[in-house]
Amino acid sequence: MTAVQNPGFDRQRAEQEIRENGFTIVPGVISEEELGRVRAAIDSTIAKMRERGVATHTAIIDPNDSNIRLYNLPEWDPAFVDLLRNPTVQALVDINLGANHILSNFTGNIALPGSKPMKIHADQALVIPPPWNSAWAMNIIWCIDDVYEANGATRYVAGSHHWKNFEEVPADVAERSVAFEAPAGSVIAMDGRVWHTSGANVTADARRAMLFAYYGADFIRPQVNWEGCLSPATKDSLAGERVLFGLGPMGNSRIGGGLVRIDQGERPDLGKMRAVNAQEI
Ligand SMILES: O=C(O)CCC(=O)C(=O)O
Repeated sequence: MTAVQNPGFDRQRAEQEIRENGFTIVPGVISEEELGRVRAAIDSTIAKMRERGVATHTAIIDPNDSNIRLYNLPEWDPAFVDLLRNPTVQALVDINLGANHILSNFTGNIALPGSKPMKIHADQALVIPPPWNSAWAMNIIWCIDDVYEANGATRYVAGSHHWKNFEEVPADVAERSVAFEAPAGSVIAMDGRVWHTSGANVTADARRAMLFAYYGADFIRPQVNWEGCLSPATKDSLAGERVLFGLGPMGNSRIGGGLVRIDQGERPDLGKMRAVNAQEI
């Protein structure tokens, strides 16, 4: 997959939208040809999971099996790892998390006609106790199909990235949600504090495939332990991404963003570390 920064990408505008609205949508991050490769990878992953007896329906999350859930994407196909290498996406993740981030999870949700919403939530609230003062997580949502209200596009609650604790979450939070709209090949970069849910797919025959690359600041324990999730062959196939996955015996040693070795007589610059990792909004 070609790793070129999307020529239409405007970092400054993206940053402003993320700060103000909690998300930005960047169209055309991957081409039609690349989309074809990712769609084929999704289909082969579903087939492989089923062949190996791995469940594709998660009953505790989705009301029925019209949602196909794919977990541990990097293990199933290199096309998914290629998505993580996309320079536009790397720039988007840097906006919220700086250079010191880790891939916390990478999953897919294929909403078929008949699928219904999951429970509304904010990803950061699932892994970090309140108060959520800082953006310490970011979801990069890959739109593999056109996404819109009727085919069950992800729904978000405007302004919810400012909510700092559960008391601020209104009882009618789900009713306040609105659907994202984006053409296939777009990426939605969403602050981890945005409350969101999947929509209902009420179409007769439109499939909605979306992939969720969820990143956290590297001092936060990731949702999955990649050391246990990835096979030796997949780990060997990774180059620069070993740090992104926190792999290896020293995988946790970058915590705080480049701590220098104390035995070399240097002390970490705590102020600088916080500035990178905790961008107060
Ligand atoms: O599929 C969607 O639209 C949302 C998925 C989601 O938020 C999740 O899996 O946590």
